Amino acid sequence: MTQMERTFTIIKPDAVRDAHTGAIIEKIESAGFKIVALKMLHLSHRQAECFYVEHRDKRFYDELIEYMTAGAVVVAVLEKENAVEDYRRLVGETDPRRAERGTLRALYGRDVTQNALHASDSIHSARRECSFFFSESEMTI
Ligand code: 3AN
Repeated sequence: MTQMERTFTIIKPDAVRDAHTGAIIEKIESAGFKIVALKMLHLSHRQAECFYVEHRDKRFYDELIEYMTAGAVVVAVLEKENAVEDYRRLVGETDPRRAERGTLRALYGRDVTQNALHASDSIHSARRECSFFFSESEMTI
């Protein structure tokens, strides 16, 4: 039997600004994910730098931090069996132009930077990312 799992997502500034938040949440719920915690916030530079610390040596890091702090985002904890893998599949490839048809990045992303969503890439990252934004009591429902 597949284990119940949690993953973490960010609806990024381009998707929030373009008023896709509602449509994205509807698609997430329709795909069987339960929303365990949800909030809107504007990331500080420091928060974005800490969140993306593993990418600090990449050439796109500065652009990524600029973009992620450019407007409001929505962060959420999602629960489902096999959540990490299933959510990565629903979100699609990093570059929306290469993402499979029907995936959230294909539908709502613009390019490799403005790609509409973040999705945790492992159970380990999901735990770190959930507790980066939410306290234990906020994730207890
Ligand atoms: P994913 O979000 O698909 O797991 P990562 O973890 O490799 O992709 O990259 C984290 C974020 O950094 C991406 N969501 C994207 O916004 C940005 N990014 C990744 N690769 C590039 C790139 N080649 N050029 C610009 N931004 C990138």
